[in-house]
Amino acid sequence: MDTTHLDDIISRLMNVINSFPENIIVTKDEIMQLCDVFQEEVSKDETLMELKAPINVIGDLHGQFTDLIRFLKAVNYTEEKFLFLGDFVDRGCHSIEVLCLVYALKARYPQQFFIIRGNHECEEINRVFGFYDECIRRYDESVWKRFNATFAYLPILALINKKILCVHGGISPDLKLLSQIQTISRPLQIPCGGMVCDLLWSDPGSMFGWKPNTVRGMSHYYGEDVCIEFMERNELELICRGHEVVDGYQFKFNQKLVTLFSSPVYCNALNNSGAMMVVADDLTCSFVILKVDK
Ligand SMILES: [Mn+2]
Repeated sequence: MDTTHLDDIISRLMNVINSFPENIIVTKDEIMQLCDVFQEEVSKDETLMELKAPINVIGDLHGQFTDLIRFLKAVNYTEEKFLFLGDFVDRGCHSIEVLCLVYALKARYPQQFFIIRGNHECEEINRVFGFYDECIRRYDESVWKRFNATFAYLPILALINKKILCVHGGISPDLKLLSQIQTISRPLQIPCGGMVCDLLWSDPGSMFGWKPNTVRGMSHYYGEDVCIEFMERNELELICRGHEVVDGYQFKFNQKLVTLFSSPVYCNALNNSGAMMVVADDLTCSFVILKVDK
């Protein structure tokens, strides 16, 4: 798939707002080719990516494709750098377009677009929460299977200027030093417990120490004390994560941790805004907020 073809797919998707809902914007053959070129590019990134600011960080999108377009158009997307925190699929009804656009941008601008894996980038989860049904309804099972095969190659963590750690869920009692991540090779299946599971599934809690995450039935809650201890040990200034619905963004733990959520009016049921975090050269963080008027 050459640059001209990628540009054509990107432009079709970026101009899609008026032609939704059910038109096929990208053919099945193009999806298969996109997955090939995307997988080849994303495999070159480390499991813990070292990135440099300035960069824009986008949280959970959950199939809300037009919101992705609005974030990209809020800045000069062909010139700037982006990091996505995962959870592209499920819940919303345009997971396929979200993936096609993110994959095409990564393939076209590999040094500008970076992606980490969310807990929904996992076959057992996205079979149940909407992505499978969307693939079957609009294409077929082979599309769902091909996308899921690419998920195994997604990196798990990103570190901006060695100071801002980005991850989908949070930290793990099994992760002491970030250098441990070097032992994780990809392709990778997400286990039901242990370090990789925690990175994708854990949530910050209001207790001290660690506590089983009974709401999700997976992984842990981490308290402020263990989080700060981990950050000091690894010389971090901020942890940026997604995974939870908040009104755009929410700081916790004395401003040391921020949750970012990028699906405004989530599932057409909530009245939340969506946010993209803009990290400047000097690591100052600001936010682009999407608010849908009701
Ligand atoms: Mn999540």
